[in-house]
Amino acid sequence: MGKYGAYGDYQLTTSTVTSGKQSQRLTMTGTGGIYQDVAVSGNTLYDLNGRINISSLQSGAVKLVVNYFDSSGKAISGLAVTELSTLNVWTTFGGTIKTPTGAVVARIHIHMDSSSGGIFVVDMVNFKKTTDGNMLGNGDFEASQIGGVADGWGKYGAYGDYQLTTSTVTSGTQAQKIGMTGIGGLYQEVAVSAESSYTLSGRINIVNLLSEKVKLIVNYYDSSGRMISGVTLAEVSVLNIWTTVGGTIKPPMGAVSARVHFHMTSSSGGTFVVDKVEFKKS
Ligand SMILES: [Ca+2]
Repeated sequence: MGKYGAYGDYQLTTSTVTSGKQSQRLTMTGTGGIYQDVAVSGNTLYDLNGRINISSLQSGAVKLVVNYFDSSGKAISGLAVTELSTLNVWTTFGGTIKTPTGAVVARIHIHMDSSSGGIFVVDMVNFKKTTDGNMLGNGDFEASQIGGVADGWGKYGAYGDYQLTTSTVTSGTQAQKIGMTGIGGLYQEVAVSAESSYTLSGRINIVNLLSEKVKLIVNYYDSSGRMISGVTLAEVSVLNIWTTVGGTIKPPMGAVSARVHFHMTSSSGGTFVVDKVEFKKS
């Protein structure tokens, strides 16, 4: 659940914000939520994603739905992009969508589809013409931070010193630097479809490490927040060079989210930098 790997001040559940900007909290007594109309071009690819944290939901799901309208205001078609029901974890949802021919408006809905209602928080919603198809929020660490942790990412494990660095960077102008006194690092949870294929990549630069490795791990969770299985995609120990890590992953049956971890497994700690993390549908 949301407190996995966390203790004390590291509890993500003590906060309902995943970015420095305000988040939208919705307390529903039945089906409903929020929407926004965005002007679009027809037959064009867009990246749509955001982050969501559901704190209460007895039945149903929170859905991300896009409905398309033509220039006369008529509905053309609609698409359910993601649905989530896992409680108490920030999950990045969304994907790449292609607008139908003739569409001039996309109405983006984030709503709870539940007769009994519930409570959820939405943050970091982003809609842009596709540049890379990255499903992660702030995968390049170019946005802001909370307590040194890049927007969209969470702390994992032992006490650490987190900061955005501009001096050790391999993409853009910022990267995430993590100095740990023990096992731990950084993670982000992404909504996925079971049996679909995804490619995950990222870059690691280890400043110092007394023993063991920095690992890229993906753990899969079901809709009740239980971990199903995990895979270690990379183990890096080389110092002071950018190493690109990653691979193709296929979430197992029952998986609704993938938690991407960059962390060191050394109890003696160390310091490493992560940059340019991409999670894309294959
Ligand atoms: Ca960067």
